[in-house]
Amino acid sequence: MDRLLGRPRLTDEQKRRVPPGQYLTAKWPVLHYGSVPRTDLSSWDFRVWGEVEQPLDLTWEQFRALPRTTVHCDIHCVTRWSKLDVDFEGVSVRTILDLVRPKPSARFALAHCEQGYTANLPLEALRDDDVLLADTYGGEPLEPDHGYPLRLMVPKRYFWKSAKWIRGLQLLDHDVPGFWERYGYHNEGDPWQEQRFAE
Ligand SMILES: Nc1nc2c(c(=O)[nH]1)N[C@H]1C(S)=C(S)[C@@H](COP(=O)(O)O)O[C@H]1N2
Ligand SMILES: [Mo]
Repeated sequence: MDRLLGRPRLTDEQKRRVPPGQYLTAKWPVLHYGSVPRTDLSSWDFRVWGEVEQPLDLTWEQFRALPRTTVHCDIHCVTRWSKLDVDFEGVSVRTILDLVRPKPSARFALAHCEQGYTANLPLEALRDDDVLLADTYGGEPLEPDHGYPLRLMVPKRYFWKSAKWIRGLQLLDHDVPGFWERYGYHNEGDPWQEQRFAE
């Protein structure tokens, strides 16, 4: 044990995977602003609009019929907990981008969620092959607390970018700060560079 923090020391393998200033947790904490939305799948849709050739509006059935993939990753919250080896399943954001065909002017994206939560990312970051629209965790539908029915997963960024209860993506030719980014969180949020807060 680390006598100062009362936390188990990390193995060498864990040290390689836990970014600076983070500690490991086995539990999966729940963190969000506001309340947990109740979702009716019959009226749910997922929209992609903005700087795209072919805007998209999918029902739940249409979303579920898209090609699926799995992602095995680690998650890092800016409040300093990290959780290793999580398994999500869903639809790669790349699959969605192939459908909508971003215009050359599309350089940024804003994730839109229930109750007005947003998170911004460069479009390039969304093209990463570990970026997922996740509806399944450990083989089960997401818990309501964790984003049921759908959340964004962006493992290379702090977890606030992984927007829960996502309902759409807006592609933009300029950057628009999201919910936490407007309140002083870093615009990029790379945990390996400890990009927690704006200067
Ligand atoms: N819609 C929405 N998504 C959100 C948030 C939020 O307040 N609303 N909080 C973010 C933050 S700050 C974190 S740390 C993670 C927490 O996800 P979890 O509750 O599944 O651990 O969700 C992110 N996604
Ligand atoms: Mo967070």
